[in-house]
Amino acid sequence: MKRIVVTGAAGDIGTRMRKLLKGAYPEIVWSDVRMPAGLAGDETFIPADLADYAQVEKLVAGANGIVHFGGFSVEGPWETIHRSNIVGCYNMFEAAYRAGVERVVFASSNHAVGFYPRSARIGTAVTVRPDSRYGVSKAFGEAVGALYADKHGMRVTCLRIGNVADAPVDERRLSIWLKPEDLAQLVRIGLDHPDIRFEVFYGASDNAASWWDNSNARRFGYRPQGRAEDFRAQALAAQQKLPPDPLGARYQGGSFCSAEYDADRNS
Ligand code: 15L
Repeated sequence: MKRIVVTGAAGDIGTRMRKLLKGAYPEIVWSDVRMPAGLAGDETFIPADLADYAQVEKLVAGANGIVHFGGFSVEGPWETIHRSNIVGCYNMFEAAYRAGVERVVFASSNHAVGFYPRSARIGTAVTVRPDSRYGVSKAFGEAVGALYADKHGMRVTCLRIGNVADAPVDERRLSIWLKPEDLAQLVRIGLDHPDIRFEVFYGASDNAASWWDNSNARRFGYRPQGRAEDFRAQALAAQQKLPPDPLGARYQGGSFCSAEYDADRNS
């Protein structure tokens, strides 16, 4: 992988990855609609609005691999999700295919499967159960990735990312925390591993309270270093300060599930 394009460079994950992937590939092009803060003199940045196909086409020309963190990263109005995560994601895959890009690592999310109960342990082969319009857009991205892999031979890795942070910030995050260094490891597996065709990995560290069977990632050599349990006391103390959310607490997606919830409206 000589030239890598990374979208979403100005976001929280993009900002962390700019440090952690530095020097990992001969050429990394960072992109976003807005200029990232603190761009170093030796970092290459190309602005692009992913909803504009012509801009995406220019961005990906000559790339060997794309890491797609770009898009809207939480729940939002349909117009926003549609523009950023449906049109933007499709443009990225289509332009990548037309430019002959060999690999894409797509930042999916735990919210593609957020309506599985916390009592369930799920692998990567389960039916998607999105908990939000945002979750639907991530399931869409995984489906588009599968199409370009199966039909056009692109090597695609979808990372169902939990929560990237320095440490788990509440009880739910004890199950889904992803240490930034572990995310960098997953990205590099997606970009480099010779046997990737179409793979779904959970973006989670080595969390004792995990709801996910991440053996597929381990099969590709993933060896997470983060252990959420090391932060249990502080995560539970932070949880005490949050308002109660009994419905959210039943499901893996937490407050993404309880927001706008009215499934019992006809009963
Ligand atoms: C996500 O997918 C979001 O991008 C992030 O902001 C968090 O909300 C995370 O999920 C989470 O579930 O904690």
